[in-house]
Amino acid sequence: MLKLYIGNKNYSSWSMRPWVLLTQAGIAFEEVMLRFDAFTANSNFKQRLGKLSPAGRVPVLVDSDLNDVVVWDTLAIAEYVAEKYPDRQLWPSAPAARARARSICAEMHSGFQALRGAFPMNIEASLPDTGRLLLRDRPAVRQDLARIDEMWSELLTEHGGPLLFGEFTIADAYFAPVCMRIISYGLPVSPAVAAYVARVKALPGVAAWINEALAEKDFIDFEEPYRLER
Ligand SMILES: N[C@@H](CCC(=O)N[C@@H](CS)C(=O)NCC(=O)O)C(=O)O
Repeated sequence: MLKLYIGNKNYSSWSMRPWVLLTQAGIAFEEVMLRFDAFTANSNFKQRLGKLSPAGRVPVLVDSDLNDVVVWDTLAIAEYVAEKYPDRQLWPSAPAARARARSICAEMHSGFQALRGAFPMNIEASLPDTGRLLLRDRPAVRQDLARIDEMWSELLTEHGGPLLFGEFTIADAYFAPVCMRIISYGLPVSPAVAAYVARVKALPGVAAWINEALAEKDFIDFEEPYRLER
């Protein structure tokens, strides 16, 4: 049985990826939510996580079928799940498409710092003015958004949609938090990309995460650079 440790659903973009992946693929798992009380060493979050993973970050996956093996870091979790459930075809089956999917997930994993820094995931918030101002003032953020638009447009054309590689894959789970940011900050994207964002939002696994994020009603001030309250 898989156990997935995650953070607050409204804010934790990294947690969202494996949760959506498992849920959308219909893979059973138990969820343990570690609230973001703080990221200091003595916080409840770090104390509980420290017993589990040396990296001290969520998400973390524990597999009791394999002697409670602990897997941390989103890309490692995605690969682990894909390997454990080959029948779910979580990566595209064609080698070239699979290589491309891995490349864009790795690109997301290590890149888009400007976009991520400017627009932290905040599913409940609606901050289009912040979106407009930061895009106006920060060329690196505009560049990241342009790269996303280009990447998704190419893949949607190449594979004919509805998702990046046709059917749902790890790549869509990987970019689901970017879709959330595009919505929350009202970021301008091309019509094909806007339609993809709407389709991702409507995926049952994503819709379930959004509903639970909205139900949290937990205002974490250090995750809120642009608001004093909800
Ligand atoms: N590279 C890691 C990043 C994980 C990460 O940064 N998680 C955040 C929550 S979304 C966290 O646990 N932050 C705690 C901290 O920064 O101390 C992954 O892919 O899982």
